[in-house]
Order: sequence, then structure tokens, then C-alpha cells
Amino acid sequence: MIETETSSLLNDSVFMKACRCEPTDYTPIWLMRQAGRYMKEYRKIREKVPFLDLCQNAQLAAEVMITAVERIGVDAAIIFSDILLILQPMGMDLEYVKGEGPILNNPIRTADQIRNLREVEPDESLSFVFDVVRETRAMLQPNIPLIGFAGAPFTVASYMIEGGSSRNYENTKTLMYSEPSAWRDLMSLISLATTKYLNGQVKAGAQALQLFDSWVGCLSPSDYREFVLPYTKSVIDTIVDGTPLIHFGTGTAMLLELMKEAGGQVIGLDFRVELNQAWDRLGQIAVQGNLDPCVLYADYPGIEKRAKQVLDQTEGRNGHIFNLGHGILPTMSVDKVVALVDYVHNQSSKS
Ligand code: 1CP
Repeated sequence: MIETETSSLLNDSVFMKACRCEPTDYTPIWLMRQAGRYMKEYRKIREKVPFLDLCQNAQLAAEVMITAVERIGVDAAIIFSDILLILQPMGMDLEYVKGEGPILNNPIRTADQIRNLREVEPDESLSFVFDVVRETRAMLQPNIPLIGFAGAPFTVASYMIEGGSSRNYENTKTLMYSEPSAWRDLMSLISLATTKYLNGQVKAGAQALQLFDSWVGCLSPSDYREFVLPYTKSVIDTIVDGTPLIHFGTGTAMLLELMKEAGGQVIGLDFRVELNQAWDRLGQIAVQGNLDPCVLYADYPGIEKRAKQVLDQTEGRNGHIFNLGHGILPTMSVDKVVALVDYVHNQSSKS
């Protein structure tokens, strides 16, 4: 339980105010993948510690995130973890292969395989993530909110079915279209686990949550409504009251209204939409985004120009959290990331 003084510092932070669409003295900013391979401190730790071990070492995971937060000066931290950790307790064989990313060695393709998956009790099998939350919260500056997260049901299902990342999601869509009742069973199983997992992170000390539906943009609006929305909504509807949730996806230009309907206090925008147009469509709700991460490859004036465009597109509305439209890439420069954070703070400052 967080002491009252700390809890009001957190509650009054620019990030939490923006989640509630309240006015802020400047625009809060944090960046997806702010702790990772673009930082030499991270690469040094990873030379010695495999990724999954790092996720299970609360002290080290907290240190990795806090080092990043302090180095780049962002207004929120996210726990150092991964959306796929929830798959191991279901019975999936998860591996991170150097240079290739995550691999599931036993992909799920049939109704029988789905029946054999185990229900997840996060208090038992994922308690190490709650330890990461507790440790990060304890080590973090008392005015910096901590974001917990999970993958949204569709994105998690796509990894389970494809066995890793995918271009066309052919196996996922085959199951969805040809065995709708098996699809529903799988999505229900993931949704239940995700709800418990996110609420467990709040209980352990997270102030806000982000649900990553990173790959849902491969679906049409009607398929989203039929095969995804009810499950994502069931997760968001059962989050502990008063905890803001950022609902993020990429390639979602055609899905934004439906994502809002599924829920979340903040909608995460990728870089393929104009922020002002997306916000006009969404109406009264906070938004997060949406600078193209590759702008960080530009020179400094180019970065500032494009960051200003994003700030200008808010058109003075309350409830903007600055972020990239997707994560920082491993080849990006830490100095440019720091310059972006400083620029957003200075440019948006009202005092
Ligand atoms: O050291 C390494 O090489 C591991 C790289 C790495 C890192 C640093 C992976 C493997 N995951 C993470 C941490 C991570 N993953 C965080 C916390 C760190 C931070 O944000 O600063 C978060 C929030 C995630 C979430 C995540 N994992 C997502 C959603 C965000 C997104 O990028 O859309 C997804 C899709 C994953 C799967 C995953 N895990 C790792 C990789 C390389 C991937 C993506 C693979 C793919 O393209 O399918």
C-alpha cells in the first residue's frame, strides 16, 4: 500500500492528470520501449543476463527501467517485462532467440490444443512480475507514476497461434474464421488471465495500465467487432475502479471508434493517423501518441519540427500524453531521445 503523501504526489502528477483530461503545466511524455537495446547500460546487462532471467529478477528489472527513466527524463515509467510472459503458465514453450525475437515452440492451432491449455493464476505463476512492480515502485521517484501492462487478447492469441511474429496472420485468421467456437474459448481463456494479471499489477503498486493490441490493425472493423471487441471489453470492464488504462494498437486508423467502445481512459494512437483528426473522431477522451519513431533518425531541427506538429495538433485540448506511435528501435540515439523529451517539455510548458 502506498503512503498518502506519495499517493497524492502520484495522483497530481502531469501524467495522471492527462489521463483524466485535466489541465497540466506541460505535456507529459514517456516512450514505448524506453528501456532497451538502444541504451548501452541495457546492452551491458543483457551481455550477462538472458532476457527471460532479466524479467524474473525484480532488482535488475527495476534498475533497468529506472536507469532509462532517469537518463531520458520522462514523466512515467513502465515495468520492465513482456507481453508474452503470460503464455508460459498456460503451458506454452516460450523462448527469446537472439536476433529473431520471441518464439513459441508449440503453437496452438486446434480446438484440442486449446482445451489442453491451463488457466492462469497470476498470484502463483506470475508473482515474479508483481515483485517487479513492487521493486520498481519502491525504487522510483515518488512523483513518477508506474504503468503496468499486458498484451490485449488478440495480440497474445496471434503469438500463440503463429508461434512468433507474423506478416499475414494466416494461422490466426484460419482459426478465427473456420473454428469460431475454439476461437471464443481461446479468447475467453486469455481475457480471464489478463484481467487477473492486470489487477494484480495494480494491487502490487502500478498507478496506470497499458493494454498493447499491437497487431490488431490486421483486422477489418467488422471482424474486430465480432472476434475481438467483446474480449478486450471484458478485460477493461473488470479493471479495478479508478485505474486509468491506455488502450494502444498499431494500424488502427479504421478501428479507433471501436477501440474506444471496447474501453480505456486513454486511446494510444500510432503514427499512421493525424493526431487532430483521430482526436476529432474520438471526442472526449485522452489520447497518447503519436510521433513516428523513425523521426528520431532525422537531424535535430527535423525532430523538433515534427514533434511540434504533434503538439500543435492537440489544438489546446487537455488530455494529451506525448509518446511515439510505436516503440524506440535498437539503433536509435539516446541523445536524440533525451533531446525529444526536453523539447516536448519546453515547448509545451505554460509557465
Ligand atoms: O534484449 C532483448 O533483445 C529483448 C528485447 C525485448 C525487450 C526490451 C523484448 C522482446 N521485450 C522487451 C521489453 C518490453 N516488451 C517492454 C518493456 C520495456 C519498455 O517498454 O521500455 C514492453 C512494454 C514490451 C511489450 C511487447 N513485447 C509488445 C508490445 C509493444 C510493441 O512493441 O508493440 C510486443 C509486441 C512484445 C513482443 C516482443 N517481445 C520482444 C520482442 C522483440 C517483441 C516483438 C517481436 C515482434 O515483432 O513480434
